[in-house]
Amino acid sequence: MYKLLSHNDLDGIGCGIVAKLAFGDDVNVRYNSVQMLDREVERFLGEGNTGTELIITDLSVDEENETRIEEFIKKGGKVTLIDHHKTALHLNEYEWGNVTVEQEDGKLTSATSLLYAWLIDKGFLEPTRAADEFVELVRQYDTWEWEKNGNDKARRLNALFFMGSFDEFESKMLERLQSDSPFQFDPFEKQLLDMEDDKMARYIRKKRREMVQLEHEGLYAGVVHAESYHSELGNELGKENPHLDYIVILNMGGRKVSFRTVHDDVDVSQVAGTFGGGGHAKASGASMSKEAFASYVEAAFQKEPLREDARHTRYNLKESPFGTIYRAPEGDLYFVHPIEDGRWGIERNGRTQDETFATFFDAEKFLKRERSVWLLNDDQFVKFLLDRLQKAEKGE
Ligand SMILES: [Mn+2]
Repeated sequence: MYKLLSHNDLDGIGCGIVAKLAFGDDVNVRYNSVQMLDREVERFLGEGNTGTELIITDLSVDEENETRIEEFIKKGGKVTLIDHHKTALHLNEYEWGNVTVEQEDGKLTSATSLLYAWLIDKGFLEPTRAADEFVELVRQYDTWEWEKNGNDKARRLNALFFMGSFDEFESKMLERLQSDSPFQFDPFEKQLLDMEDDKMARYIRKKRREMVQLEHEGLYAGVVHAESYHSELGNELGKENPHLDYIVILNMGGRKVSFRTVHDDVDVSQVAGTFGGGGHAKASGASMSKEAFASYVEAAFQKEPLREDARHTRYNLKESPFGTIYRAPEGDLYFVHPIEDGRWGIERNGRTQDETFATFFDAEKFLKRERSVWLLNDDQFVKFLLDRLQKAEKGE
């Protein structure tokens, strides 16, 4: 018998699925949150059932469990831990620790890809084409490589996983992975996923209009309340507002704050750390402490949402040699245009400002941060140019 303790996300479930492919009814699988794992490991080891081999995937154990595992093995028990998180590398000093962060080709690993390779290597599992493809989708999703590769199938696999129960997902996948044909969604799943994508796009459009901008400890943040689609929302808002250092997503019901950034030079695990939280450089989180509440909820509530840039403009274009026109909330018009030496200058209501900038985007960043401006549409741009021309003719 085998006991598999795995994580409760797509990569964790992927481990459960390939374990069941290999061991069938001989494996008992349980999915855990990061916080729950150590209790489950302790409980299993406490039972002293050395006839059942313990496999832990996508999660790591604390120091007490390291000691307990060593004792369990001395009594004849068998344990294997397979993980891909850098923070677990110290477990490799044990016989039972198998932590690998990178594949031989330099790509990042996932727990599912590691367990799959391990099962094949030990002769417990025959690879199939569908299983190979499924494991690769899980790996790309878990490492965010799908985003770089534009692999939408990986993102949709995760969306499908969130739509139903764990059991449903497991049994559907198990059946599919035994086949040697390519891994595919069935027509009904495709329809559901399309509907889900539409729903998400509408949600993100609405949230785009609710985002408030504020400065916190020298960094600029876009703040929005949202309970769903945190990754996609953080990514979308971050990409659309490159002048912001990071995006804050507030979940009042869950009393949680999430931080996301699209910038390589911003580390949101540090931001989360100042509120007692943590995570990765590009995605992190913290509980809604009093300090976080004051910094983001209260501070943002006093402010108007940031207006969005006009979309699909043909004349009022960013970085245009003819200049680009923006408006600020109090009504001021800002004209960003090239000046001598390849630099960019700003006019405010027709008056040249002192500051000049090395690039167009530096000028825009300054205006968006300091003046909360938004790009005007083509009609407003044409009107601005006509007004300017008339004034010039009158010699104003
Ligand atoms: Mn993982």
